[in-house]
Amino acid sequence: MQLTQAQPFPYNFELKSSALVIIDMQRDFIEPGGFGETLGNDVSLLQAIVPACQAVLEAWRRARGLVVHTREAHKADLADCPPAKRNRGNPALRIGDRGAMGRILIAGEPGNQIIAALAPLPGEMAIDKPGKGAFYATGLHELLQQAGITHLLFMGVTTEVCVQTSMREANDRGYDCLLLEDCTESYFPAFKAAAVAMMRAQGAIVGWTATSSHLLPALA
Ligand code: C5J
Repeated sequence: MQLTQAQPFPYNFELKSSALVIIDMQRDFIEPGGFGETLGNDVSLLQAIVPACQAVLEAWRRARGLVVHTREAHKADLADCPPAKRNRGNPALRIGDRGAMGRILIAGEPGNQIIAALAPLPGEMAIDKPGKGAFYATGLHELLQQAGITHLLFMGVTTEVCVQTSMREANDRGYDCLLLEDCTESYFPAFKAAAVAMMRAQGAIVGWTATSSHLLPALA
């Protein structure tokens, strides 16, 4: 398949060696009362991309492509949450504290689940990650290698934090990465714009960008 309108130039991929990676579409980031809001962010900005993400996920599933979901999640005893992360900033609630949707950013808590509209199906990879990047301390690279994956198409939140970190990690591990622009969002629109621009700059130095309207016809 070729996405001819991808930037900065066409993106070629084969479905059998590609995965759709959906970064951290969790209640903790997207709904009131979670981690995102405790940091002072307007979470409604992120809700706007859900329909586009849903359309891509459904089309990808229909095409029988590999799906990877990630969750930013820590163990209940916080053994995998360095104090440097927990104490950063001046949030109303810190990671591990009890909020409106259970303990903030703790695996298994209601707020840590992926939103219902994008919930993983049985058999899809769902990776808990303690860092911003999807490859740090997760074993994801090994799982993708075993599945023969060489190309990763990214969606999710937030663009300049966990999505960009994961895409950079993937790029350094040799994957050809593409970011779906209308399927990613930031609490700061200017940061999203800058992240998208810098990833595809210098001849796709981190990867390609395209929109769901480019991808969906290719999957039909
Ligand atoms: C943040 C993320 N922003 N998933 N996490 O802390 O981007």
